[in-house]
Amino acid sequence: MSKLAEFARIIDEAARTATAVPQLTDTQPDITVSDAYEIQSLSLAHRQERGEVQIGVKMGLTSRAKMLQVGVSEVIWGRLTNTMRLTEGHDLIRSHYVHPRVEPEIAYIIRKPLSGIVSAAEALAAVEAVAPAMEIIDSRYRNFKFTLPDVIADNSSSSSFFVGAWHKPETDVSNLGILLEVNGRPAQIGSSAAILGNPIRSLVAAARAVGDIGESLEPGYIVLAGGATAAHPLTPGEYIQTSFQHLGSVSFTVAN
Ligand code: OOG
Ligand code: MG
Repeated sequence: MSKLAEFARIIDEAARTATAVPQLTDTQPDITVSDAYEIQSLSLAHRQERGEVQIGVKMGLTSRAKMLQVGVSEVIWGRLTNTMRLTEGHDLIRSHYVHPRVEPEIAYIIRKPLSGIVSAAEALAAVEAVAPAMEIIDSRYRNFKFTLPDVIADNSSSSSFFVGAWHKPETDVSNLGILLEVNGRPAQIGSSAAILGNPIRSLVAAARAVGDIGESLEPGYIVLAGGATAAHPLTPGEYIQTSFQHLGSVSFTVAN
């Protein structure tokens, strides 16, 4: 087995069993960003062997608040599968994760293929609808600590997400107030403008990122634009609700 395939197996197993592992760069400091995307793709293949289907892409570290929280300041991306999507009304089961955190996001759903270098107008023309969302990120590395190649190899900490009500693609989401409450108390407050100045730029970046490796954002794909605030660590018993100006809210409860 090649080293990259071995790393993909380790990461996939860590995610599947919700068990923290050491950073891959501890033993292999020379993993490059492109090796890391290869590990990510090989580990997605293990999920696909178990019947999971890719349904989208998540962008990461598209806001300063997020970059500062994890100490990595490059935009990254990962893959979303059908089993990662959770339905509002269902509890989030804490024991299915290593150390989950939640963050407010904006979600796009794509209506025509998008790939490569595109303008914001072209990206918007490929959007079917836009929605408020929350992502649950869960690093498979101990203490949620990683370098850039580590986090990319770990599917950019993708683990689950909730999407709220879809709105028309022309809905202006460039600068909307966002409030994340935990048990009714404000925990994070921000604006969608924190996402690269306008979340549509995150979709432009997503098209470019997948285009770079010969892939495309496909019709029906969901694209998460990236956290607008720092992420909140989840504890059983918490009721999490994020309200988005003009878009409504998304909520869930954390169970054991
Ligand atoms: C990396 C994933 C970042 C976002 O929205 O910025 C991310 C992490 O914070 O673990 O999902
Ligand atoms: Mg995120």
